[in-house]
Amino acid sequence: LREDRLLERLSLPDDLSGLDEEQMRILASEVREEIIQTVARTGGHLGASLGVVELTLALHAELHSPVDKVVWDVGHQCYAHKLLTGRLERFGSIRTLGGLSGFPKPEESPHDAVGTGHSSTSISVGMGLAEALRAQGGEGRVVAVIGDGALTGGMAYEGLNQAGHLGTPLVVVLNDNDMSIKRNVGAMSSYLSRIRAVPGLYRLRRDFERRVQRFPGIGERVFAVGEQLKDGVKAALVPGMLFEELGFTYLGVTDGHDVGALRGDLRRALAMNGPVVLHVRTVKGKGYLPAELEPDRFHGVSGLNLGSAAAGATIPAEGSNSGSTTGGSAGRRYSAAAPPVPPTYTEAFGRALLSLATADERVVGITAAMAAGTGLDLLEEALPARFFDVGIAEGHALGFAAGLAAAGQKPVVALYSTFLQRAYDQLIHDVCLPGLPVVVAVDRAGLVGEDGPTHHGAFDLSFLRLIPGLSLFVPKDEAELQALLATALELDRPAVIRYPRGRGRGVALPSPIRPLAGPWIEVLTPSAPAADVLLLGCGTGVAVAEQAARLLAAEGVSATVANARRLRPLDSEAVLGLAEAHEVVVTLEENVLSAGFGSAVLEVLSDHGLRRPVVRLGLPDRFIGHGDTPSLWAEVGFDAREAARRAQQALSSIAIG
Ligand SMILES: Cc1ncc(C[n+]2csc(CCOP(=O)(O)OP(=O)(O)O)c2C)c(N)n1
Repeated sequence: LREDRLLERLSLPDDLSGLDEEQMRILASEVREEIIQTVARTGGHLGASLGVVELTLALHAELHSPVDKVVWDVGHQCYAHKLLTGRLERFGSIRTLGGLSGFPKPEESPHDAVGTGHSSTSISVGMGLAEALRAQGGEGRVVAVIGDGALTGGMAYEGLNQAGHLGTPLVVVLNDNDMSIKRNVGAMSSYLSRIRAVPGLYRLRRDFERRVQRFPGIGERVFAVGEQLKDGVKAALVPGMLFEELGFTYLGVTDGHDVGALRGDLRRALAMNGPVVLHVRTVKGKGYLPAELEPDRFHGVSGLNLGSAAAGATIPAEGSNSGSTTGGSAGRRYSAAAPPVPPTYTEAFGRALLSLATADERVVGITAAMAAGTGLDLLEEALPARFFDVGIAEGHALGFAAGLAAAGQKPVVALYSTFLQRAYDQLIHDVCLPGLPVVVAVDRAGLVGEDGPTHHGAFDLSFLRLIPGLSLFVPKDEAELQALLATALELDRPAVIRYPRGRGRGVALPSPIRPLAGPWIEVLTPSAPAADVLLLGCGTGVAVAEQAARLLAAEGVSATVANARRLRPLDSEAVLGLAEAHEVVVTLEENVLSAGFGSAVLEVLSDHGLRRPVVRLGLPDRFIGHGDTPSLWAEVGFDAREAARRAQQALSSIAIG
């Protein structure tokens, strides 16, 4: 801590309201320095947080948090907010095990009104807070801060729709930087660009309204002749007409790096005591030149090289597009020069899709604002006409894919496991019920590390396993992922392939890619004799099973390792045959145990009356925190040592029994 800085000297956030412009400027640069220095070490969401430094100062100067509440959409831009609300000393621990979260977290501070991580929720949640405060008749005002990227998500419109209708006292700050993770897409984005192109309009409109109202007789008439004329005048002059039509007052465009202007407009917006959209223009990555110049590379980084010749370059990420689970592409350039390492699952998928799409022109790729994060950027570059970015709209992505498939295309929708949760009904209702051949590639399945509980892909096996007609594939390595993608594309019904974050296992990648036809439970130990323990894994569980088998062998316990690469339909005969030949069955899955793969195996054994002790290894029945993935695996006991220990334990209880 440095006592020469305002950041240390002030009592924050309370002192903010009394600061003058110069002090605000100094504080903004201290906050930026702190963010850059810290993210350089810990990695994290750089661009978004740097872009809202002045906005955060203005918000906390005008509001009395935590009585007043700020709801940060996604929450990845909350670093300045954390620094200004009592977490300066712990800021260096952000995203590390036991440290601060990279997202708002009410358990961490009363200033974090709600916890977030997924996009487009702030208007709904902020609205709920505002209506509750209104009903309770107490103090407290609510501001939702939503990016133009997050405004591509349908839930945002559902919130606007209801808030406009109820006249909810809610200020929605639209933080418009023209960027999602990469450049924002869609008609709404174009609309916002048109508004931004004429920023003077807002002032013009205010002047006009004031002047017209001053003319005796005329002024009243203009506003009394009826909504039609008023609307006509507004339509010509009001840039945010769309929001006004929905019942919001539109203010903007405000310079998001001018604290004085922001404070003035926030004050006016709050005084309206109704639904207001305050449109703010910011620069993503502001104050760190490399991020300003290439904001898509600095959305999420795994670190920064500060001060060297490569100033601003990102430290090589663990995987070119896995530096952050939120999928900035930073790191990709480095990997070209780095020593050969296995591709990430994401890269293996992206390459396979490109190759399969090249061979079959019906294949198209769909992403929900995560082209680099899902590896679909390869398709976008090579075959742009076969690539769709639908915005942060996972539900729509699956509806869109259903339509494409119904008309004979072969859509592949690539989503992170955690974001697929948004599209569950569309998967069931629009894709699986009609049995349409849509392939969903589910990336980041399992624990994702530093982004924590909002981003872990902990539930997909459980919620997918029960959908009739869905084929569910889980590759054990990157070659199997490629083959299973080809398999899925050959099916004439819905299929999901789920795979983890991070690097593959370094296996050879056959070319051309050929579909896999089974067996769906692959026995990996040479001759699969009857043995003491059956280690039946899926996905990352297979590697854990292999290590556990070695540990058991060292203890004189024989084990068979098998790879369940299709979980649905599950080959129950194979499961039964293998289980029968062993004393103990151990299942391994990187998914919650509730209703997961192990449960599926138990169901098979129970349905067929086969009695075997079954040890299920996987994720526990709770939300798992953030931190480096190996530590998290150790914390939840998803590792070979634990598998071997539990297998031994089960064997000895049989012996005793
Ligand atoms: C439902 C959901 N899908 C995808 C993401 C991944 N994601 C995180 S931030 C982001 C872009 C957000 O853009 P914007 O709201 O404009 O904020 P900015 O980063 O530009 O400040 C995306 C797609 C997410 N958090 N939630």
